[in-house]
Amino acid sequence: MTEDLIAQAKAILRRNDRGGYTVPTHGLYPFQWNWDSCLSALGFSHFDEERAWTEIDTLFANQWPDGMVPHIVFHEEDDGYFPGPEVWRTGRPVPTSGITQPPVAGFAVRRLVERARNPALAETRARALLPKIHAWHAWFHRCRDPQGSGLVAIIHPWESGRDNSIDWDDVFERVPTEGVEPFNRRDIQHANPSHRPTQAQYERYIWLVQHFRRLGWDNSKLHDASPFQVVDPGFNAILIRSCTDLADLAERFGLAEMAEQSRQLASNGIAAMDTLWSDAAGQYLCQDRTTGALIQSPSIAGLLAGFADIPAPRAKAIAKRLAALGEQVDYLVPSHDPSVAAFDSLRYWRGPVWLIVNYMIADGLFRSGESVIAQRIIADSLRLIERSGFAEYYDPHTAEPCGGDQFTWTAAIVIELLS
Ligand code: 9WN
Repeated sequence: MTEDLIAQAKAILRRNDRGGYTVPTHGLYPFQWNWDSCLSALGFSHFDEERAWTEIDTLFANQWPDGMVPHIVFHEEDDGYFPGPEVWRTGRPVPTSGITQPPVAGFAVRRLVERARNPALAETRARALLPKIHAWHAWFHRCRDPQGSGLVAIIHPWESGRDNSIDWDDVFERVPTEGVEPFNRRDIQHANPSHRPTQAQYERYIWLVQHFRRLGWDNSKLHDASPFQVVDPGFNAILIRSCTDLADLAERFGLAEMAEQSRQLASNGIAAMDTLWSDAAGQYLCQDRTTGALIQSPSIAGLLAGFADIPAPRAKAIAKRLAALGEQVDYLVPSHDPSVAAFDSLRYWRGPVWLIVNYMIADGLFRSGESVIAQRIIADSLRLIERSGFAEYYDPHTAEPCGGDQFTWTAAIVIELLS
């Protein structure tokens, strides 16, 4: 069974391979996405190390001069996805979007180095990538934390990777829709519309893109100019973990200054994360940076926070919260608390289970010694695959496969878990 699943997963990676990068799935997403690529590299690393490094190299070859790594790289023309490069108009030599995504690269590179069967290859490739990843982390702190709070904000829901989370509903009311140019969504021609964001959400996504475009994609302006500024604990945990991993790698390769700076960013972040903790919710919450208030919305972001080295009592509380959620669903981890009225078991980030998030949550739990619940998450993840194949996401009650199929990062995580 295990060998069979690994073989199927490898075939998906090969099928979605476009040379130097993979597409998340055929049809729905025909370009390179940022965090998809870094997590997919983990899958490749078990059977083709060279190809794993290339996946991350190709992404970083499209880093912006200011340090940002864009969320999509449009390597080829394809009108199967909206919004394409003609909407973003960022003026990059290879067209890219103008926003970013969760910075998992530092974490992924460390994994690749640690497990390298070819250490010389790993050292060469890691040494070339480290300064680029460090520049991206510095960009985050400079452009997305201008007040120096220790935590960065996202300025568009697409940056979080959790596009239509219930977390954004209230803040999104602040984003207008006047002046949005007419558009033709392509996602609902590839996937079931009831599994996707709504039209009203898309209008706001596009309003933000047009707003940032008018500001010339100048990252010294975008943060303050955005009506959507949210501090997401999951996103910040990924950044903190990547800073820690980068610091360890920098030490290993004798890059003392980079190590020290990265260590400092991580420790500032860990200290500041506590401002997002809610005793009442028993987890971390998002913060609306415009008002300073915590967003009372118990989502997976506050559980993914354990991907960073948070204090042990916090990790224990998250484990408890996950155990309680485990009584409400057949498959952990639902992307939102099912007892909330807005929960929707089929609609994208408003309830379904995502394997990549499961993987990161479980990884954090193992690190903090919460292995019982971590093992349940892994077991549930593999049951989903056996039952419903390599989908984009799954109904946490029924295991119904949702969104795109033959999904690259889902396959990559299966290889990672079973190898
Ligand atoms: C917008 C590619 C991406 C993931 C995101 C996921 C989804 C895009 C979309 O697909 O977002 O970036 O058009 O729906 O939400 O996490 O990286 O798999």
